[in-house]
Amino acid sequence: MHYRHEPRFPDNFMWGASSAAWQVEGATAKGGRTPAIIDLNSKKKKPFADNSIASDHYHHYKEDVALMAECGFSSYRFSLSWSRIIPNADRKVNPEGLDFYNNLIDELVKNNIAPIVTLYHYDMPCWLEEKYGGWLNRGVIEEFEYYSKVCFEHFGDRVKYWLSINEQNMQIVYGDWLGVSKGCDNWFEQKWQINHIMNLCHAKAVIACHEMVEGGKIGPVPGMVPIYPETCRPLDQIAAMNAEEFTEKIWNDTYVFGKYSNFVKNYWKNNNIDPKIMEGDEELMAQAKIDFFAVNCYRSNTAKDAPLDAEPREYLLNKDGKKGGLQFPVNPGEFALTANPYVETTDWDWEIDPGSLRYTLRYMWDHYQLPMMITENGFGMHESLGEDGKIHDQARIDFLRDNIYQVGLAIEDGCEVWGYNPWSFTDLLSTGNGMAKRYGLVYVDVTDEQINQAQDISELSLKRIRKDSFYWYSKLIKSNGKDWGRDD
Ligand code: BGP
Repeated sequence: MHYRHEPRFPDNFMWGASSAAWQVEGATAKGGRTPAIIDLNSKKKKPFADNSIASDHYHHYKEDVALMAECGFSSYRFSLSWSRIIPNADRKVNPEGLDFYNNLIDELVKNNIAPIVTLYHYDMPCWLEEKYGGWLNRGVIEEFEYYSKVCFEHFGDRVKYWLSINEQNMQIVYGDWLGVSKGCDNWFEQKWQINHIMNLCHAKAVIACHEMVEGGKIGPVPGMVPIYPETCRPLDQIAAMNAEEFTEKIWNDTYVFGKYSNFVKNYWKNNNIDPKIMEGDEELMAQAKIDFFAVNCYRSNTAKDAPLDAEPREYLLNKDGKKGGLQFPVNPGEFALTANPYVETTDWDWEIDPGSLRYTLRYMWDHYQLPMMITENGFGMHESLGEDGKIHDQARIDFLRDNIYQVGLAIEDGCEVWGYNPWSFTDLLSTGNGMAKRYGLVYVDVTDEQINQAQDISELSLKRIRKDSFYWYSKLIKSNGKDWGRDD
């Protein structure tokens, strides 16, 4: 549809931004927190900084919330660090961990900013891994349920929007990159066992949220990368559907319908994969009715047919921000991904495709008829302070403007969308490139090099500096999506 009018956003639309504990908090050894597997994983990514300091949000949270309020936020999406709340296998709840999150939540509420809280964003505690060997052990399910209940009990009076597991699909698709493959010796089969365990964790959290949080709503957070067929050749269309299944649809169908689809069941059968589903598991999954989808979406992919005799090729992400480093995968018999000549790409070879956000919202609405909120979308770039001490991030403004416009169009198309929370508010660590890949509306004055060299945190400035995109976003959201800041 083309419209003759500008898109309109609902009056109570939630405008904010997004983060995750391990990427923003720092203070990994403070306040009783114990290590998480992702800490160790992030240490392997030198020369990029690990997460011991990050944006030091742990010590700057008041200032950060004040900036959110100044910007005009009505929501903020962040995650809780499991090992800050439950630091050891004895399951004792850490009062200092609770204090930190209680203070943060109080500060948000005081400023009329609705907290949207993710229970799990890639940071399995090391104690859990030591006790059970990682995600592959069903013991994790009960621990996750216990942890979720602790969170609902302590924060559920003020937090009404809950997210279960961040990008479960991406954790399974990218395994090692996000640290979930620990303890596996046959990833091909075991990833489906881990996936099943994660589905049960998600289900337990959904059920507990509905039991414990008055008026609470909970949903999963799929990482959506919509897939276009390379051509109108019918085989390419089927390849695009296969890619969609293997990267996102299998997960979304399971969350909504509470059971595995014929597509994935046949795939397991044909490949002798035993996902280790036990009696009662699917009943539990069916009981867990989600209220909404939290949608992460940054880009799109393009797929083409890959015959059985095609040469297999691994998916290699661009890990340093030098254009051209990404390698598209070829999965014989399933699909191959390929470049899209119609879109530009970022320095990390991510497609710049605002329309993909509208496509995703339309796709999700058509398939599932559930409300959605955007919990990630954004533009990662190399950035450093200019001579004037400022950040003129016009490319990010263009990206956000074009993407938010598409959200508006999706709303005009009839999709129910509750809010938009781009990644990220302040600069924070990227999953693989530390501070070298920045997303924030607010610059954090620190580099990977400085973090790596500092003997003590007091040597670092960590000053918050509003970027041009902060001012632009502020105007847009204060006008509820009317002031696009265009020159015309
Ligand atoms: C999402 C993750 C976030 C975030 C973002 C950007 O998939 O949920 O944690 O990091 O991607 O990715 P990156 O940091 O790799 O640029």
